[in-house]
Amino acid sequence: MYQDKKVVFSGVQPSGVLTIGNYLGAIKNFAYFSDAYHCYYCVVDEHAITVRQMPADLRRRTYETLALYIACGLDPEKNTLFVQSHVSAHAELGWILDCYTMFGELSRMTQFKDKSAKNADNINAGLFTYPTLMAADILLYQTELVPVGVDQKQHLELSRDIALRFNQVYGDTFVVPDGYIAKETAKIMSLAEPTKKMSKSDENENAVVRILDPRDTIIRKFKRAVTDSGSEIRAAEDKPGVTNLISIYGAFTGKSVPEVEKEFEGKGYGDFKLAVGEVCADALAPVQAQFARLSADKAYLETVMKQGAEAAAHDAARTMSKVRRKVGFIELKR
Ligand code: ATP
Ligand code: LTN
Repeated sequence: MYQDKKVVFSGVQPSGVLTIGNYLGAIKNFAYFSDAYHCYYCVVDEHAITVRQMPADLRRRTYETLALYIACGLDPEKNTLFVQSHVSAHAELGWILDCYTMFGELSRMTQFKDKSAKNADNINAGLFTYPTLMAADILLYQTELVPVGVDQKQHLELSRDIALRFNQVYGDTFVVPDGYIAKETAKIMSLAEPTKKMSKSDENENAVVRILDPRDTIIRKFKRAVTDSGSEIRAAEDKPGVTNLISIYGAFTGKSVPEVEKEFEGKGYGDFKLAVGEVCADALAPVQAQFARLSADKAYLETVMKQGAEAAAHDAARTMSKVRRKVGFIELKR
């Protein structure tokens, strides 16, 4: 743990090919913190198995997600990049925190309700206790700030409650974390159903733009994006499709909503959708080129994983030792 710097932690599940929702809502923001904070960015494979995964796919996507972290600008020399299952303290603290998390609290989690509805044949205990493992991820490193999309807000609040509860019983043990949710890109919506979050595990390919989609696919998907009645390019509550496209265009160009509205005044949906597709494809091109280089070098990715896991395990051990002592476990001297 670096006492001189505050800690940032975040994670992405290797549960599918990442979307521009994951990029704009989370990963793109991760690099902002690399200089001023000590950053841990984790590929949370243990979270991913709460939904059934094909083992070979999970392995491939774990490499892929790590390569995307680096391709999106996270330098492994400046950030601790690692895979969750390589640091056993996550599962270990997860169990301990399960015993300080209430059934009622977990029952209220909307992600659990949504995923239970989607996976009715596999409502497993891991899906239920998912937020406690997430709290363990965060609390292990004495994290101050957690950059995430708004869908994770409820989980973050639960992490804070668990930390406060534990601290109240045993005295100061965990830093109580805060979320960092970028306002404009907190929730990128599905292109097919703009009232729903864009999600990497969506089965409708037209609903999601993936970071690795080829240029013509990106442009085609935006062309097909569902828009609203009327023809004005204006952000409004009753225009969720256009509002979403304005957010995406703004995020890729750095322009504000009024600036985007002004730029497209008098233009039609067709022109606008093409422009969104083009700025998105342009912005992702360098990420894709870097990804292609990295994914061809598995040995390099494994070196990054190994170094990251060693550093993370070392830092996590300090919190674990404190927690074990506080709850009353016997620590044997080595
Ligand atoms: P899944 O479909 O498997 O549940 P997901 O696409 O929701 O996956 P996660 O791995 O759960 O992705 O999320 C990784 C990060 O990306 C989180 O910080 C999450 O808040 C953020 N994120 C995911 N989807 C969006 C979105 N549509 N808009 C903004 N941020 C998002
Ligand atoms: N639950 C998150 C992924 C995640 C995470 C974390 C995010 C797992 N552990 C710790 C931030 C901090 C999700 O996006 N579904």
